[in-house]
Amino acid sequence: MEKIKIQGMSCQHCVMAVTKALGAIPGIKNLKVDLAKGEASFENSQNAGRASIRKAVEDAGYRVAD
Ligand SMILES: [Cu+2]
Repeated sequence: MEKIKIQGMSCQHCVMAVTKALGAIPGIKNLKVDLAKGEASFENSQNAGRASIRKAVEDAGYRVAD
């Protein structure tokens, strides 16, 4: 299970947008985006790189915190 911090989510619409963005990455499974924690957790079964995960979040309009 991997966990990333996401900045900029403020409502369920944001959760949906991030869920869609991360869910489109091959191998991302059991994805859960937590609005209150500002966090996404998922299984990265094809070892998607950090850069592509970051890009997916940023393309959706949010940011990954380091
Ligand atoms: Cu929102």
